[in-house]
Amino acid sequence: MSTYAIGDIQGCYKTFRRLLTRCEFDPSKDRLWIAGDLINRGPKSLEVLRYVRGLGDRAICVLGNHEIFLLALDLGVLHREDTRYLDPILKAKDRQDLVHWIRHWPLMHVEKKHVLVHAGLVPSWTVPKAQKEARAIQKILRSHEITDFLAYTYAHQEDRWSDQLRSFERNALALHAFVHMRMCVSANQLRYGYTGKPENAPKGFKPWYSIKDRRSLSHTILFGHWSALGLRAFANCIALDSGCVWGEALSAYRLEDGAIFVEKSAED
Ligand SMILES: [Mn+2]
Repeated sequence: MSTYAIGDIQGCYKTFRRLLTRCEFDPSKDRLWIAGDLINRGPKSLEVLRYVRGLGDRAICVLGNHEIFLLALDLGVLHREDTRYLDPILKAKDRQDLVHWIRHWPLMHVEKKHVLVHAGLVPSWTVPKAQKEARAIQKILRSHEITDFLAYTYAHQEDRWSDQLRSFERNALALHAFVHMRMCVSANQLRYGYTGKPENAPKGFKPWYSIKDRRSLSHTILFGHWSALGLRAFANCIALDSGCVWGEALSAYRLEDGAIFVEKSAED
């Protein structure tokens, strides 16, 4: 049994299937860990979702910002003119089933010493603390509160974590961290907006994973979301988004032995 962690697929179905062939992925015994953003921007989001759903419990997906965006569109929280990459999902006969399934994805998955998450963990959080925050948000996403919560989330983008925060304010900040964060200036202070390479970042900005005294060093954190990083292995974390939807590549990291597989983007 092997476990392959894969970064942002973003509708790049053809490359995704080629990568699985390259890994010799066997759905009868292997597993996939997918770091969110399976959909949007690329050509075949619906096909990606249906294939992954068909793997049942062989595939573990965590929520990315593009899945949150889909949920907001589905519920009518957001209205956008250009949803061309998501329209096939929104018009699909199995839309309800797919959306219901996505609403039940976790924000993070922990197994032994590995954590899978879309963007990252607030540097001051321990892994158990992050799990607690994730569970609170997941409970809301699976309840009737989801509409009000997503509306709040899209209207507010606070960037300073504090344990004093309560209710939606707390949950929304935690959600932004799980699915959007790249840069911080301190263990509780996030900085949104910068998407480039950390080497070129404004003074004082640091990637969340290299903030001093980060409290999740107990685990290896596998994350996506940051295509400018490309595939990188740091001490205690692995960046998995190698920019497939931007014409670069899709990569897989095998948890058992650290083997890396890279498939060049094959999208039209
Ligand atoms: Mn993302």
